[in-house]
Parts: sequence; structure tokens; C-alpha cells
Amino acid sequence: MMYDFVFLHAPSVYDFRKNSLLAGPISDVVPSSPVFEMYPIGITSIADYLERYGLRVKIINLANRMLMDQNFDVEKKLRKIKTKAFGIVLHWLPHAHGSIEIARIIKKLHPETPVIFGGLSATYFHKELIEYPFIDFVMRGDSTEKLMLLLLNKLETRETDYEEIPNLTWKKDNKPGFNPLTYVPDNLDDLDVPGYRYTIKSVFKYKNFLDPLPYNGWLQYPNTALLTARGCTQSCLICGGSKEAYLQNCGRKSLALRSPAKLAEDIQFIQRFSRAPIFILHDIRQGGPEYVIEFFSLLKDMKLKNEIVFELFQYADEEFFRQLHDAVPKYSIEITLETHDEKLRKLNGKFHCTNDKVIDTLNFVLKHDCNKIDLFFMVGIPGQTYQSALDNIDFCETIHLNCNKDSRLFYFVAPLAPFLDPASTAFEYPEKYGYKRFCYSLEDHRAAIAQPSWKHMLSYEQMR
Ligand code: B12
Repeated sequence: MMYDFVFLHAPSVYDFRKNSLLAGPISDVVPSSPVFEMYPIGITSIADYLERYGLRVKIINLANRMLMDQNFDVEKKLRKIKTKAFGIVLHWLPHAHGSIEIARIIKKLHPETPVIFGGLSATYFHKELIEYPFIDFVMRGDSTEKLMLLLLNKLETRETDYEEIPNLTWKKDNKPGFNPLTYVPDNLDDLDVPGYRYTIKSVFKYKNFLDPLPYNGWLQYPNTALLTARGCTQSCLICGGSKEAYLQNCGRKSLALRSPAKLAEDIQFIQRFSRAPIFILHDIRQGGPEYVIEFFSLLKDMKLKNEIVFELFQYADEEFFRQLHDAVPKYSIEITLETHDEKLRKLNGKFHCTNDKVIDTLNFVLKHDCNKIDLFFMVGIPGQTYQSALDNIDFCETIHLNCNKDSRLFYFVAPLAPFLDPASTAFEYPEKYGYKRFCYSLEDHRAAIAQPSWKHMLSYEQMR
């Protein structure tokens, strides 16, 4: 079968099956293994959009196929593919090694087929990427659906005036061109984000259910996520998806929101194929109070069967949870506190209220019948000392005792690993925030992630 576009999601390190890694706790709080086999949900949106215009698009999660089958032959699989262009995912920087190796293999097997990179990390390192002889384009930015249609149409008609496509990094006669980041849409309603319709349809259309699986174990427990926004209102120092990072990396000055009505439609659709929890990504309060009221009222009218998981960036009062529970029969809450230290929380950005208010928030949630609360702490945030990291454990005890030792509270701690996020304030100004940075270029990160032990993968050290 001839495709118009094939997405490839590489493992973090290629080939992880040959060189065993002591990856440590670098992926402890996400559904993936250290291979980071989950692909970014946005590639399903791109696929969905392109298929609306009659293109045939396939997603191959190579990382997951390699993980699920020790004998899965990558080169054999790639050799057989007939497509007009390949898209290689470099969204998360831990894929710095695998994505480059896959691109190299693709060019060896299909020298005439264009190779296009995309994702937040590809956007950040686009100038370095375009220098590789086996990469032809980098599509930059957080919203590339429409731009990819423009580019694929151009490739089809063999026109080479790439200057016309916003956000594109390209090359002609080995000379790179960098088009400005001018396409930054301010809402997400004309897209399917994520493209669950596409994903399900593609299984039947292209007769393969293994290739597009999002991660190992998804079939047993088909968790889904919905994206309320692209961009962020928060300024967390360590986040490569903060307000400042989106401005610098994607030219985004404000949030692009998905409307409550569209989110409600998305939930209806998911309920048709999955009974597992639906994660609502980002704090819905980013949309403002009216957005929240409208969303809750739509949820209330719906016969919600799935559990819905909400994220909170800051303190919320009791009324919020009363309304939430009134609208959603079964819900859970995720809170990233990072630290017990009020001053450090204030510096870093998340939950910059007092510890008393943190405990109040938790008690409100528990009172209003939530199913579960996940609380996340981190080791390695700016200003944190060894002792301060240890003190988080005592704070968990304080919380537990102040919340009647409620068994619905779950505590997680993970290191800031493996890398400082590119474009985050901490990455851009490491010394100011107490870090010694070891990695600068993409090549530095590529070498780091392939180290045999996680201790040597880390791209930073905290200064005392
Ligand atoms: C939701 C989220 C997750 C979800 C992922 C859900 C999913 N499958 O996409 C979960 C919780 C699982 C997760 C995990 C991780 N995350 Co995360 N995540 C986010 C978050 C909060 C939102 C992402 C978002 O808004 N995406 C929307 C847009 C930007 O992306 P998208 O629609 O998927 O893709 C669009 C473009 O990026 C582009 N694109 C993407 N890929 C490609 C490929 C091609 C070929 C093309 C053309 C275009 C293209 O086009 C798409 C649509 O137009 C951000 C923070 C933030 N506010 O941004 C962090 C963030 C992206 N995550 C980050 C990190 C580090 C991770 C982890 C590595 C953490 C860890 N050590 O475990 C893991 C990796 C998981 C894996 N691969 O297995 C960093 C990334 C920094 C970097 N540049 O590397 C961020 C910025 C901040 C952070 N620290 O959390 N994450």
C-alpha cells in the first residue's frame, strides 16, 4: 500500500535491546518504560487532519513494537514501507538518540523520500537537525496540522518554494532556510486533538492494530487523555512547556484553548470505546471561570460513565470541588507540588500557596468524594538541598495525618530526569537557578541518553 505520510516514533535509545541500560527512575511517573514508547498525542491530530483531505497517513510506534517483540526487525519493517514522506517524532528530548538513528536508517533504505522532523525538542534544536544529511525538513511549533498539509502538497507537486510555508526549516542545495514562526493558532476547535477517530479508523483501514498502539499495556487498560490547551499560563522554572518556554520556542504569546463543547464531544466519543479513566490535561481553570462553569454544566448533562482525572496547578476552594462533584460522578485529582518548602514552591511556580492551603485543598477534594488523589514531588528543583528533598517525606506524613490518613491519597517522588527541559527557564539560565549544565547541543543530549547508567545520563548537577 502506498501512503502519503508515515510517522515513526523511535525508542529513546536505538537499539536499547542490544545495549542494556540501567535507566533508573527516569520514567517512574509516566505510563511508559525508560524506552519512552509513548508517542505525542498531537501526531494523531496531524494524521486526522491530513486524512480529512484524502491523504493516507500511518503511525508506526517503532519503540513499542520493539519493546513488545524482542525479534521485531526494524530494518525489515522500514524497508517495506512505501510512502511519499516520513515524519520522525522528536517531541521529548530523551528521543535524541533513537530519532536520529531511525532517520539515518530511513535515508539509507529510502534515499529519495523526504524526512521531516517535528515536536517541541525538534523545534528547539531545528538548526542542528537540518545539518544532518539525512534530515530534509523540521516543522516547528506546537500546531503543525495545517502546515503539514501545505508541505506535503508542495512535495507532491514538486514545487520547491519552501519559503512560503510558515514555521518550516528546510534546505535546498545543502543550504538551510529558516522561515519565521508566524503560524501560532489561538484555538483548537477546528482539529481533533487528539485524533482518536483517526486512530481507531486506521486500525481497520490499514489492517494493523499493533503499529499505532500508544504504549505497552494500552490494550489491557486503554487510558485516554484530552488536551484542553496548547501553551501554558504558568511559569514553572523547570518546565519546557511553561509560558516563557512556549513564547521562546513556539512563538506562542497566549493559550490556544479547546472549547468546553468540543471537550464534551471528545468525552462522548471516548466513552464509546473505553471505560478507563480519561485524563483532562492541564488545569481547566486556565480557561477562566466561565469556561469552568460551561464545562461542568456540559459534563453534568452527559451520562458520564468513565472516571475523569483533573489536574490542579494551584489552590482551589471548596466550592470548586462541590461543583466538580455535582457534574462528575467519579473523578480523581492530580497535583504536582514538587516540594514541601513554601519558598521553593513560590520560586518554582506550582501551588505557590501555604502548606495549610495545600492541606485545605486536599481535604476539600476528599470531602467531595473523589476517587483518588495523586501528589507528585520532585528531587532536583531549583534551590532544593539534600535535606529539603528528604523533608518532603515528613511533609507527606503531615499531610496524611491532617487528612485522617485517608487511603485515597497517593504520594509519588521522582527525580528531575534525565534532562533539564530545553527552553525552560532553568535550562536557559542554569547558574542563576543553581544548576551546572553538562549538555548544550542536541549531540550532547544524544550522547548522554546513551550512557549505560542513569547517573551519567543526567544533563545537570545541582550546585551546593
Ligand atoms: C501532556 C504531557 C505529557 C503526557 C503525554 C501525553 C502524550 N502522549 O502526548 C505524559 C504525562 C505521558 C508526559 C510524559 C512525559 N513528558 Co510531558 N508533557 C506534557 C505537557 C503537560 C503537555 C504537552 C502538550 O501540550 N502537548 C501539545 C503539543 C505541544 O504537542 P502535541 O500536540 O502532542 O504535538 C504537536 C507538536 O509538538 C508537533 N509534533 C509533535 N511531534 C511531531 C512529529 C512530527 C513529524 C511533526 C511534523 C510534528 C510533531 O505537532 C503536533 C500537533 O500539531 C507538557 C508541558 C506543556 N505544557 O507543554 C509536558 C512536556 C512536553 N513533557 C516533557 C517531558 C520531559 C516528559 C517525559 C520525558 C517526562 C519523564 N521523564 O517521564 C515523559 C515522556 C513520555 C513518553 N514519551 O513516554 C517536557 C518536554 C521537554 C523536552 N523538550 O523534552 C514538557 C515540555 C514539560 C515537562 N517536563 O513535563 N507528558
